[in-house]
Amino acid sequence: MDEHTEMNRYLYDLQGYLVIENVLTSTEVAGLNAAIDAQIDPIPTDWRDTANNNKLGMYKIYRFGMAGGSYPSGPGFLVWGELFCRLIDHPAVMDIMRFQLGDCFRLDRIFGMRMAKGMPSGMLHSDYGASAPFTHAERGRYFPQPVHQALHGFGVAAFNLTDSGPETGGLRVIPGSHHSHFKLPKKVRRDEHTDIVACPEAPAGSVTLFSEATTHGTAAWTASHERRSLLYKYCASNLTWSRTRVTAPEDVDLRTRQRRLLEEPAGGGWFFSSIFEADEELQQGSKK
Ligand SMILES: O=C(O)CCC(=O)C(=O)O
Repeated sequence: MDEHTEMNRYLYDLQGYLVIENVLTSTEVAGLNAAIDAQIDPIPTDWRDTANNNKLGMYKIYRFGMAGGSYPSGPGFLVWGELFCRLIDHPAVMDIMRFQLGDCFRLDRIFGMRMAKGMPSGMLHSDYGASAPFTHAERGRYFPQPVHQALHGFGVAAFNLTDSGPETGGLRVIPGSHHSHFKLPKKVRRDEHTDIVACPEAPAGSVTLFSEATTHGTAAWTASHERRSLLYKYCASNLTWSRTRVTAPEDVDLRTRQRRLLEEPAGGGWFFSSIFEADEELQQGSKK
């Protein structure tokens, strides 16, 4: 294994997140941004009213191109073309997801995030582990994770299409929190204790990888340029977050590995023994 891969794996395990820069070329970033511009209306200047008048609040404004998870089944932003589909199995993401999820995993849900200057923060949360809503851990008490509960089975790749970081806002995380056995203290959840929260530097063209067990959320956006990220959320093949799915777009010819990543949930090895098997053959797209 080369030293770069070794380092990335160490940092991802240690921090529960990792930013890898320059995974997209400036041409790819420009192409993705142009396609988004062509598909969705600009953020309305009265976004505050829209957020106040909708039960989904800011989520209605922040998110675009959703599929799976809390949203209906469908291809989401994958219908916007090959550039979006290519990211399903980007090599920089596949290496870390394989490290976290093994050889059989799937794309569980997708959505885009966009923010305009002045947009507020989104609450810190974890989808798994002591702070997850359904684990019922008691605040201030050590929480031994029961073996039947998923913990490290979900991982996210957020491709950054504009610059974000501590100066602008965007994705925020509590480094190392995926290993915590304590529920998030109320003071941290209420943003009264922010020293342990990081808003990683993530320039356009980078990807931010994080475990869904890492406590994460959105930091208020203060930059004059728009925030844009595309989130691809993966999980071990035998898991699922909800009853809805990301489905293949009709007009894009997906490669074999990309199709495998859209398979239904099932025990690892049920539909194929590895999404990495016969790599060359998979790239040619000749074999299911
Ligand atoms: O990208 C962000 O700002 C946060 C995304 C988020 O909260 C989530 O993935 O649950």
